[in-house]
Amino acid sequence: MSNYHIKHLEEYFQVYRKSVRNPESYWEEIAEEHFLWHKRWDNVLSYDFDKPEFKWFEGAQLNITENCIDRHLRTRGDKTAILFEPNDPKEKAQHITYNELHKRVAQMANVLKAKGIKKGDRVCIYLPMIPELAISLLACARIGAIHSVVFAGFSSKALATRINDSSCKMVITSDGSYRGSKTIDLKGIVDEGLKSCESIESVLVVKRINSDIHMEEGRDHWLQPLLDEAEETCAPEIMNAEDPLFILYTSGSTGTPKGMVHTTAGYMVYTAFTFKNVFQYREDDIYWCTADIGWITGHSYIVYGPLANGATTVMFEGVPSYPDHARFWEIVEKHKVTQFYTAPTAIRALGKENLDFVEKHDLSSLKVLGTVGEPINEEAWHWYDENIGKRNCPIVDTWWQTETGGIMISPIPYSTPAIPTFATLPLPGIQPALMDEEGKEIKGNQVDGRLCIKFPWPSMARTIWGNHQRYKDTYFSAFKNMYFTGDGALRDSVGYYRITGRVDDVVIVSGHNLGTAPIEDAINEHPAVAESAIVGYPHEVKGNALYGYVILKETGETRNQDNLRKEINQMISDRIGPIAKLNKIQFTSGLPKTRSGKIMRRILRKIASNDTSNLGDTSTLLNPEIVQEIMDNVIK
Ligand code: 6R9
Repeated sequence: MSNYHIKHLEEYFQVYRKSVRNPESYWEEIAEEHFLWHKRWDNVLSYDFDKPEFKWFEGAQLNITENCIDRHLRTRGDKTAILFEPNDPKEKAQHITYNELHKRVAQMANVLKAKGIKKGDRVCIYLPMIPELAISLLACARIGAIHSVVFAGFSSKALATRINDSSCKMVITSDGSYRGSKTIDLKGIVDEGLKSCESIESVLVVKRINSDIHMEEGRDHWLQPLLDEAEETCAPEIMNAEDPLFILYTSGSTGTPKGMVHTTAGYMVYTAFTFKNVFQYREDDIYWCTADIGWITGHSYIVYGPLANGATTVMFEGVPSYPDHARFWEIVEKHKVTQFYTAPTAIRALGKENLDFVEKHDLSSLKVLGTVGEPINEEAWHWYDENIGKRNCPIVDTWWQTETGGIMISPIPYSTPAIPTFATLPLPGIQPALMDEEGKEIKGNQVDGRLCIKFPWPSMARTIWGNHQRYKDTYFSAFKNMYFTGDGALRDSVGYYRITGRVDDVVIVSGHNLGTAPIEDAINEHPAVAESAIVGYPHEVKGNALYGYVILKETGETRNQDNLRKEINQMISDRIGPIAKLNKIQFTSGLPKTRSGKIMRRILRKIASNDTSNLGDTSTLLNPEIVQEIMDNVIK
């Protein structure tokens, strides 16, 4: 895969024009040259925005793990595929070669088969960032099972909801996990969750922290003894291009999480292509993405994209602050990392620490820096550029989503001049459009609107598991013949895009998408709570933090407000996970409502953000007097 690099801006424009003039032939050429197919496609693309239905490389047959592993064995068998860096710096790093990965994936795949997992079955993976996590994804893909990774910071309730939504047959987990100086009882969380899951037939348990855990007779099995018995080869299941590869849940603005379904061929082609170009990946590079594989960034740019290119991909189990705030930079020096991809929230957190943590490490191996997950503010961008890149590494601010499967708008290093806070230009084949509220496309530059994509691309999610109508309603109904992203964006005078944030009720906290509705649902279950409204407000480190307005029931009981705040956050932790806890909770006697009973979140957002100069017209509210009360008692 050597000749699909884009090297100059001129070349970018040429390639881009070609890619949008004839997307089918553009992607066909890439698919033809760089991958292993058992059968060629009959048709590159067919689509219908009304149904909506999108099919890429229909008729083709392949297995993604042959593309990510087997075909590298001849030339790169002894090369490190996964470089595992444990939580504790005193524990040795593991270099898993392509040969070894091939064997371990086959053994794992054989264990899955022995436990009755077949093509099309759903397997839930709830693991910390240890090699078995990546191996589990690949083992599912090897036999055509659909993986559904649930981030191992989610609570037992959140885990159960996701298992039940796609009726998974198996869970792969571990006894526990390390997180800095703490351990987390993962198996305990799984046991609790499985009390309400009927579809689970077996649980495979990786031994990681050697804790004493409960093993349910007949259901739970230690993984290692099964692997020891398993055959070291496993023939790949031959998949159709549009067979589902995985489900990954993302928060919606209302109701239950959405199980985004990604399929095989298009996802493979697009993640491999974007990995190579956005990170300007070269054969001997050591690439490190700090995301968790529980999020799409980890799926596409720790596992599939890098391995499809035969790269060495670093997997880090720990946190940036343990044993101290130099941990990231120590790892960069230790493994001579060449591409480093992280989130603005991590950059902001580390930027607040003493510069000595950075300066005592040699970061000269770095070539390209990346960010993802939320808008990066100017200050953080410059800190990253000056102190980590030493003004010598292009920064790629990559905009994309769980739904898009791969990076959509991003600079290409050494060809697109970067400007802080701008994701810059669309990648080849991606056709963004800005739309006004009436549904008309806003042409020209120096404009802003709702960000849509007006032509299909290979790695778009194909449906929401079990709910195609919701897929249509959420993404294809706001604007005709367009995919609606849920983000707002502006296009500057040269055509660069800057993402301005969500236009719906999703708040991005430390790079994690959180729907406010499920958090409100969780709080409202507290016996003392009558009603609540959650909004995001700008936060120095997290980007956004959550602010809760809570109306208490009139029980006559006088309760200690600080205790109530703790109880409310504990409920959120239990039902969703600690990432969704509220930074500030204000008790109030009412919430501003429209006459149709809708909470006016716009006003609550402004008050929480200390931006009350222009609250807009409040006279149409049902209860305008409440606004002053809320302002008087705001928590600073
Ligand atoms: C990959 C990922 C998607 C939402 C997206 C947008 C925000 C992601 C961004 C960005 C500004 C960037 N987002 N990257 N905003 N600049 N470079 O994060 O997927 O977890 O589904 O989140 O994240 O709001 O709509 P996901």
